[in-house]
Amino acid sequence: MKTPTGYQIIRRHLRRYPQALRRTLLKELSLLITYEPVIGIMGKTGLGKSSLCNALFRSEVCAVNAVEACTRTPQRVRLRFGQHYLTLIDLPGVGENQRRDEEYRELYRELLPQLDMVLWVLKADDRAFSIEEQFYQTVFANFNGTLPPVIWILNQVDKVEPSEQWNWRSATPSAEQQSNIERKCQAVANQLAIAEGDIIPVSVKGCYHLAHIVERMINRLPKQARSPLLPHVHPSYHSSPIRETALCSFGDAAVDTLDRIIDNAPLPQIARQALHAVTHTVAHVARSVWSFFFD
Ligand SMILES: Nc1nc2c(ncn2[C@@H]2O[C@H](COP(=O)(O)OP(=O)(O)OP(=O)(O)O)[C@@H](O)[C@H]2O)c(=O)[nH]1
Ligand SMILES: [Mg+2]
Repeated sequence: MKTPTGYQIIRRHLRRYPQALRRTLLKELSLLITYEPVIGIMGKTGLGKSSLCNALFRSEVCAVNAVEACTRTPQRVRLRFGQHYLTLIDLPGVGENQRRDEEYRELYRELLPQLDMVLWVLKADDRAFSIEEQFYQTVFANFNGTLPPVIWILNQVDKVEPSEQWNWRSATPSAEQQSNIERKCQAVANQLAIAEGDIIPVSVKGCYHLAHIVERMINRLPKQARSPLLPHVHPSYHSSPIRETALCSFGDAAVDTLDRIIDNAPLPQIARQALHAVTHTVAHVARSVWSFFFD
């Protein structure tokens, strides 16, 4: 006997729902499964943005197309893994012409609502972060809307003094480097007026703390973007907690979707209540088919 596909299992589980509702639900679930996360990457040139993406993601780059914008063009890269897509946008502005702030504000007003998350890369051996501070304050802090979550990545911590003490084999800093890295994180947090815990010290070259970035991404992305990110991430970062978070979030997103569909359906109140009472079965279905789609 042929093994049923994920969609066949979903259909089987949903057979007790009214047909019209079932059809809408299947369509919405398939949208959740094929959701395409959009992640913006910020940071001055040469900090390791491309190296970071190559280290985190395994998918093939399937298209590069520039989107016309008012100042410099943000570069979009679309990654594909099986039926899953991920868009990375190399965001312009930081460390470029500061007199163009107004143009950038305009560009970001348009771009920020499209993003599920921003990875903002800093360099650990930079003396000051005034360029980042200025850009963050003028463009992000003043943004009139809901900001996507920002993950601050302090890269190249292998270069933190005394840099000759970095242990490449074990991929770890010395105790002295470690305390200097902590001091650096505090200084950056103070300057940018962000929480110190929001900064992840990493070394892409030294393969240090990259798993922390994946963990933070999965926990901070909007629920519907969590599982769809996972197939693009290098399998070495698929830890049990990360998979568990993605799986639960997929179930939650499915329930949110179902609740919305039920609320908008032309149903008598009593039917609506009855359906709301069994939405947890959809969470169960979503969880049971999760590995068909995301593993
Ligand atoms: N020592 C050290 N070097 C790094 C690290 N990460 C990246 N590099 C180096 O930094 C240089 C720039 O890296 P890229 O990934 O090209 O930087 P980028 O931010 O994409 O640069 P642009 O595309 O020009 O904006 C390369 O030579 C990398 O090998 C790190 O953690 N430690
Ligand atoms: Mg690059």
